[in-house]
Amino acid sequence: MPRKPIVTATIERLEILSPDGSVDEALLPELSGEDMVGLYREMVRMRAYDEKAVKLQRQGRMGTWAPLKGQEAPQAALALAMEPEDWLIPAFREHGIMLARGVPGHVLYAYWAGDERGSAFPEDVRVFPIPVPVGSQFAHGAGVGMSLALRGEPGVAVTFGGDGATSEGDFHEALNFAGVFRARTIFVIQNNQWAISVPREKQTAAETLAQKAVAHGIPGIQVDGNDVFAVHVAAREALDRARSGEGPTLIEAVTYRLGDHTTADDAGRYRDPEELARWQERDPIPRMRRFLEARGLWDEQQELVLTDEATAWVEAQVEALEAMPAPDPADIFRYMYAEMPASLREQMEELREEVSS
Ligand SMILES: Cc1ncc(C[n+]2csc(CCOP(=O)(O)OP(=O)(O)O)c2C)c(N)n1
Ligand SMILES: [Mg+2]
Repeated sequence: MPRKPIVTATIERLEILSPDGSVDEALLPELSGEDMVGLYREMVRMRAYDEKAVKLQRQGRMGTWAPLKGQEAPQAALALAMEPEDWLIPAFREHGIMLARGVPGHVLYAYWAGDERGSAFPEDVRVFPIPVPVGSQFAHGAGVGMSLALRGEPGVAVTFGGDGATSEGDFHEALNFAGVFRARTIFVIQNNQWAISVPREKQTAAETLAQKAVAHGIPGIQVDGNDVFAVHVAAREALDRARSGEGPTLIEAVTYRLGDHTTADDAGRYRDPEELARWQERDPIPRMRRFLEARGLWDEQQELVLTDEATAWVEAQVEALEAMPAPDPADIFRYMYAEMPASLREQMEELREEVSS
């Protein structure tokens, strides 16, 4: 018998908004002008919040920070596409969508300032705490998607991760479970080209990260991750599919980390400045502004007002952060378990005694 192909997989790439602000009209999602402006406003707010955090760290007012600069589009697009009932299971660079989903700005700053209270989100905020192990959140995402169905509750689990995280076993285990159980889960990979100092080419021999879905029997798509419309279209399709019981989707958003890995890193030591310059030209924010201006939806005056608003909002988050009373040292034992195990309780009492003596 001759050999014959039994699996042929196609991975599509979606682009709608070009760096010069022009769009493919046929592919443009049906969004109101207000929603389009809302996407832009959200991205500008994210950047202001992010840039301020880096400054605070440089001034010794923040412990550390993982800059999201350049990766605003996938976060704004998913935030708009998600419903209030949906859950966000972030990695550690999703500050933007965490804010958009209701995590208070000063609380998220507190996390990065090394304060345990930074993981205590308001009860009605459907956002998981920040995981530090790379890739562990994917299994939580698959589990949340499965459990929503088991409990007969509405909602979809949206989990984020990086290009590097797709090399972790956890990623594949999560996709496997999600595929088998048709979990109501969306996996969003922010392929920002780098995992600290490891470039995308050295990360995996796979041509795209989206195709990693194929082995697990779930659909995968690659989108221009600096194009907020392309991410939005892919997100809506994936959310609709999950909501109607058709199972999970993997979205690879191709973007770029314009900043350092964290404030403890200096990307200038391993990155070519020309590469950075090329990606700066593809920045998601100016291209959206060009689009809105060309449509008559935005002008210089609105830009000035927005800049002032974003700055004032960020300053208010800093003030709220710095007005927080000093933390209780026992906080380091809290927030992990609903009911604290006896061993932790013992350690907490021990610390209390030491602090008071
Ligand atoms: C299991 C594990 N291995 C290594 C690390 C150290 N580490 C932190 S972030 C990171 C790179 C992650 O890269 P990627 O998944 O592309 O996400 P990005 O930082 O680019 O957003 C590494 C290796 C860790 N936190 N956890
Ligand atoms: Mg990365």
